[in-house]
Amino acid sequence: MAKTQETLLVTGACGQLGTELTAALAQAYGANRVIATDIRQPQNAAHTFERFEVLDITQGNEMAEFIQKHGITHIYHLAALLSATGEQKPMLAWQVNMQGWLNVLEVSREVGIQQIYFPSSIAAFGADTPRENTPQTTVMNPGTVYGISKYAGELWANYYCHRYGLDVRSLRYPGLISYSTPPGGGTTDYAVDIFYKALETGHYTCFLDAETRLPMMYMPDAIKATLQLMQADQSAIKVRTSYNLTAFSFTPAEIAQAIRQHIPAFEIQYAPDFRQAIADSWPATIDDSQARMDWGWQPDYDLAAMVKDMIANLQQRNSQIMAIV
Ligand code: AKB
Repeated sequence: MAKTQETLLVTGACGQLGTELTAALAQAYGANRVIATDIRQPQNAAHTFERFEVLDITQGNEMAEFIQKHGITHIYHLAALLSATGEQKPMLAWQVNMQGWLNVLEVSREVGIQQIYFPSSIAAFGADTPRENTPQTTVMNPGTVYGISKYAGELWANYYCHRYGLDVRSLRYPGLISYSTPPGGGTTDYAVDIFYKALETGHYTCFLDAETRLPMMYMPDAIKATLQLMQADQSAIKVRTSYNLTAFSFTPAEIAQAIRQHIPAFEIQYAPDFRQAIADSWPATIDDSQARMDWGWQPDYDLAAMVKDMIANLQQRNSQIMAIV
């Protein structure tokens, strides 16, 4: 359990993962022990942070002052540009994803941060990687700027752990599906957008083709995995680059069919764009047996359970909005 002197910093707290991870950390460690930060002020009603500050992670000196001023002991470094945005703004993606991460690692070494979390992604793999049951250790060769920054970030995590003894831990998330805060700029975003369109219009035009299979996970499982990894005993953590992690894989056609179990008239069309090539370079299914073996990873949600819960929560939110209007 949390020690009272722990103070946690979350960067990128207003993002899809940050919103829910910050809430879970506040629940686990106490809301007054968690400082949520992002590049701009929160815009979404789901952001009910007890403590929030604007922080630009690309400014190393600013970050170092912030960490010292607030007596930060643990960092969850979530701020990053995702795959699709990264392809549109490659230099900005590199600056934010790589320089931001190096700033975190350097200040952590200097001030002796106790524990650091770094999210990696299936994007760290590339077209030369085996697509089915992708192993923990294999050919990487990522083809996107986002993927290159995540793979390089994993190697830096491993380096700072072995060279300086920093307790850095990481997961290679698959596509994350959630209803609190929409994702922004990713290739797996279609698997969230589809729910909004199914409920609003009964129709969705997908930017990936019908048979593109990708690994995915419902947000409660992603949060559970992250807390479980970070709370595991040091001796259990055998991988210091990043752990493979998955819950299930599906295609756009399969998730559409699962949505039809609840909304029978739902229709989907396909108009693949530049994101198709990104998806085609990623694994279809992931072997996460190392995470299961080392720290007991086990997901709770399959595709059907996730779809049911997503629709129930979005319908509930829509009826609350209607009641207010
Ligand atoms: C993206 O699509 O860019 C992200 C990811 C798989 O890391 N959701």
